[in-house]
Amino acid sequence: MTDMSPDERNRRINKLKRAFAYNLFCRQGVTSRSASLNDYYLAVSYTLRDRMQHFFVNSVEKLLEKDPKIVCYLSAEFLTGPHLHNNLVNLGLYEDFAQAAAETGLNLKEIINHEEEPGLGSGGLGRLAVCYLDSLSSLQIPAIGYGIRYEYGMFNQKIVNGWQKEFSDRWLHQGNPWEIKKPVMACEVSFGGRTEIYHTEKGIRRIRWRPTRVIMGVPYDTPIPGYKVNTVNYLRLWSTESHTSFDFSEFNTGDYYSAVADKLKAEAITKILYPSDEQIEGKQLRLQQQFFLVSCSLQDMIRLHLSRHSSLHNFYEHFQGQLNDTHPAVAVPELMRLLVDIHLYDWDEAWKITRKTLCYTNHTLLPEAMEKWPLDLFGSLLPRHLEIIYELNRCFLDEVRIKYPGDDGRLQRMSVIDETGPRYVRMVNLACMGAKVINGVAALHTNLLRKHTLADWDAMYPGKIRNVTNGVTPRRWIAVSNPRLTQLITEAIGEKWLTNLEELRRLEPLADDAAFQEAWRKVKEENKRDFAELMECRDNICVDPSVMFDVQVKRIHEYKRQHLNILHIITLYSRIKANPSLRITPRLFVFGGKAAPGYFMAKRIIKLINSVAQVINNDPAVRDQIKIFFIPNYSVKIGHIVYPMANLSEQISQAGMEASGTGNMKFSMNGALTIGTLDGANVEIRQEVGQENFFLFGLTVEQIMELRQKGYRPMDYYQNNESLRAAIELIRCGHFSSGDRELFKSIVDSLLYDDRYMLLADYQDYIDCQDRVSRLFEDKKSWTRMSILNTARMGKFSSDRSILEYSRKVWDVQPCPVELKWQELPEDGILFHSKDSGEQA
Ligand code: 26Q
Repeated sequence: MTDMSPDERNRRINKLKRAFAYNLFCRQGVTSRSASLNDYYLAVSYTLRDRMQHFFVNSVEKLLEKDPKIVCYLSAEFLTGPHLHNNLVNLGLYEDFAQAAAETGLNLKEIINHEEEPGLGSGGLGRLAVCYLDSLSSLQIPAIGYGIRYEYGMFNQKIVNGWQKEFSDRWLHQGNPWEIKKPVMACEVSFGGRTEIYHTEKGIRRIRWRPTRVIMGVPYDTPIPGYKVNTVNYLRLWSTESHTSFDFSEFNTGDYYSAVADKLKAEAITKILYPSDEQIEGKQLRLQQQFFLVSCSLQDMIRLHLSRHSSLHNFYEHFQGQLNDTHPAVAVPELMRLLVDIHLYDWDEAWKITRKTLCYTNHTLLPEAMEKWPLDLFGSLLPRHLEIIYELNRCFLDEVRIKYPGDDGRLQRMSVIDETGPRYVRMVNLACMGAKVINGVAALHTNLLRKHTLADWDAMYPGKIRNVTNGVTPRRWIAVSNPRLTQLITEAIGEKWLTNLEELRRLEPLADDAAFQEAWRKVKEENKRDFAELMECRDNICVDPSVMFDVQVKRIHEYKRQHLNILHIITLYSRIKANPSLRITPRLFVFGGKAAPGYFMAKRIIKLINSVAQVINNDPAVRDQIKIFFIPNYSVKIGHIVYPMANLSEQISQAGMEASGTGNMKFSMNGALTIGTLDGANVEIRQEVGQENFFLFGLTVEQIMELRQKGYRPMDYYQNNESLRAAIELIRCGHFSSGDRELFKSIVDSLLYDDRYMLLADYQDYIDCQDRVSRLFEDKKSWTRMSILNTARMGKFSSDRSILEYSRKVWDVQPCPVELKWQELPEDGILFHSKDSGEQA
């Protein structure tokens, strides 16, 4: 904050208090006598948004004046998490608001806590998009996030009798103070129908799309303020509305009832987020969503460009589209269509522009997660786009043929159309063909893309596949979620680390300092106590905050191997049962995460975790040493509590399966030690923190490939390992299911007879490693030293570093600073410009 006289500060606080009251009265229509907590939350949020608008308008004006290149991040998911606290921190207004709230008789923390988060994403990919928006704004790089305003976000999870139950997420029902609807920016989006050939007056042959449906996309903008800078970018989310001025008679019978039906059909498109984190077979609505997002966003970008330039030939110099996975890959044919059919560019020029405009990030290696759409479905929804894809593919395969004569296998693999069985459009190939740069999200992942998944593309276009290791924003993941640690670090090394995370290195000399160690431990203990209180309050589970908090929070998936964690827990349980006087290092095991509603095994794994918890938590012989807690409804908001309290972070996916992981970074930044495999970004985390500060176990990618080649036989491990056999036997015989041997048969059978993710091969190494973890935890000094060094060496994993890399290696964009200093914010948050002079009135 600026140095400010007490008088001045008082005036600011009073202004804020008046603004709360004004918003309460004028926007909510209540007074303090009748206001609910939600009314207060909205009034406080509107007060902040009004102040943000000032920066926002400033940023937009700067864009108009300087005309820099703008990054457009296209993503089907944006998992923002709650806004209020984050915006207060980024704008440097937390203290002011806390004081103004207190003087109004309000508790700011309670108000912050009231916010329901928009769950417009299902996991890592959606959260990454928002960390990147935070960094883009903080680095003052002009950017727009383009996404979908799902009316129902990720489902809410309840655990009923140990099973996951899904409930709809009505995140908008209490009002959303952050978004502003922009009806004047609405776009039309078409679906279905057929194409026809026509000739222009000059006799040029062109194609016209005759769709059967046209709907409207209306944008809602949410400001994204950077950290203590004047740049405010925005997230533009599209919502469908039916076309009001449309002549229905042309396509329908023209009657009123079908018009109403059309309205409902249109609204259905942005109704709900698909909760799966994998490709789902042939869901037409999902493809409609993807096209809707892409078409609105590209039209918006073109409109913005043409408001400042007379032609689109230099479009790519001003707009950089980034495809967050293949979900928006239909941008390739859509940009071609807009350029060729609507703006009348010739094909080759349009292709040149398209390939310079779009870049593509891959987030997976799992073959079954690669997106593909049945050809018939695609063609019936987007007939013109299918034609364009055919033509692009034809030209492209000619190039492949010239470069690799006679190599039919290669042609078949690289074709956008999969013709090996029923025909599909392969979105990965479409994205690779249309992208300027393709990137992976961690060093290992990118290398595997180059060597295996995208090897043909790497051979054909050397250098096109690049690596940008993921990062997360330290503003949300340390400053907002862990204020105690933030204060301790800032007291030790100043506050620069929040914008230059490499500064954390300056903590290294303190790693052995007794007083600093003590303070470090205290922060963790207090965070753990907060969590323990929450557990007691919610579920009546008592935990001693001095035990090790061992945490695995992420989507539930077989490849992430939550059940390997469970096998370890059962092994500890068996040891105590076999030897009742045994004293182990006590732990609280915390799990959290959602299973895709249709993913049978993932749902069983949740049931297994809860069933084991039920038995262990109620067994007096072990519950003082082992406790298990499944946090229902894991979310960004719960992440704020979980990362700061963890001692141990479980990153135990099979090597080669997790593209990067980002939770691993959040834990480590907050001083947790990691037990993990050489997978995704773990490899780089270990490199940074030092191998002596990381608990490594498990097979490497190479060893896995070799083992698979030789023929992997899980039964061999089972038969040769007594404690493994005992653990699996306890599950099999119904020990955790009241004698029911059927309940977990599917899990046991999949482990014994298939074990695709090789849990049994990694079991013993994992157990041995966990034993080392336990021993080390007893040595407080060493543990604390390692914890401090983990935080100190996490500089690389700031999303600021990732965004700077994208800017240089992928986008070729520069910061565009907005000069007005953030401290100069007028007290009422509003700048008036007189029309002619542009001066502040
Ligand atoms: C696709 C088609 C139809 C329906 C749903 C989907 C779909 C939706 C979401 C497919 C995938 C996702 C999400 C993927 C995801 O979150 N991937 C994670 O991305 C992170 C950020 O790069 C990585 O850190 C994780 O390793 C990766 O799993």
